[in-house]
Amino acid sequence: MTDTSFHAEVTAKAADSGANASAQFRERMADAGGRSGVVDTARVDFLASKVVKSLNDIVLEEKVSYDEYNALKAWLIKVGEDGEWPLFLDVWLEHSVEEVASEHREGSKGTIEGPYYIPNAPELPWNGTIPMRDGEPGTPLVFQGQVRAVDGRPLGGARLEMWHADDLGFYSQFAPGLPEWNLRGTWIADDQGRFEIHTMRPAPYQIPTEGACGQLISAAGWHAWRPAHLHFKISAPGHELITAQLYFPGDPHNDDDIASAVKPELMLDPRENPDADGFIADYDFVLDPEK
Ligand code: MBD
Ligand code: FE
Repeated sequence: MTDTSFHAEVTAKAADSGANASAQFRERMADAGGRSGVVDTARVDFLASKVVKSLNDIVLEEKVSYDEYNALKAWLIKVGEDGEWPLFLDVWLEHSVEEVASEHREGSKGTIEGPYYIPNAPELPWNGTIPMRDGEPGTPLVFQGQVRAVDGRPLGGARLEMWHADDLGFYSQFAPGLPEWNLRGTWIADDQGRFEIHTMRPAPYQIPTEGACGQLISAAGWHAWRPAHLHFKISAPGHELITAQLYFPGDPHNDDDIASAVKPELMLDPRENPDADGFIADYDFVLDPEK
């Protein structure tokens, strides 16, 4: 493959991911039967008034010009056209929503879901290999541990959903040309809550830079990087579901994740696998009882 065709492929994939993320989100809200995303009038009045006032305060305090106002208007239009509201919100706002939502929890820390989750990934046994291509690029990783309750009881049969990007930073179902469930799976823990997941170690990840979010990043002189990460949802009957991500020590972007989603508790400690190529990482998840 020449450099040009590689770049064209990368650009095409990135342009698709915004539209797909918007469509995916709409589908999941529809599946929730309108139970999710409905807020009562008094709360909308309170919050929307506060948002509008904050924006007006910024304009007055910072003496925002018509050029700046029009640049903002053009950019907001483009965010919608590029389908990048899920990306924008999940990168720059979701971390605070997650902080509020998990304040009361005593078990493992979680973090943001991000725009690229798909429910119902193929079910695998407790020690299954993630769906991947023949010759999937990357370094093999065995990710293993146990799911427990806050009182220490192992949660046999717990469900672990895991998804991550490939070595080039693409998520299946958001970039074309990847098998439907590539690097996405659902593991059912054994009767002791144990799991042993076989996958590839993810690479550092750049959010799509071709659309409105990329335009903002370059206009502001920011960077587009997230540290390499694995995404999870862990659940068991009678317990609160945890949405999490795990990270790797030494990644250059652990301290300046564009999505502000890294926490010290979410750091893995991988070691070389003595029996095979690649790494092993151990991590246990502790779930709170359902409220
Ligand atoms: C990602 O892969 C991601 O995890 C987040 C939070 C935002 C954009 C892309
Ligand atoms: Fe991600």
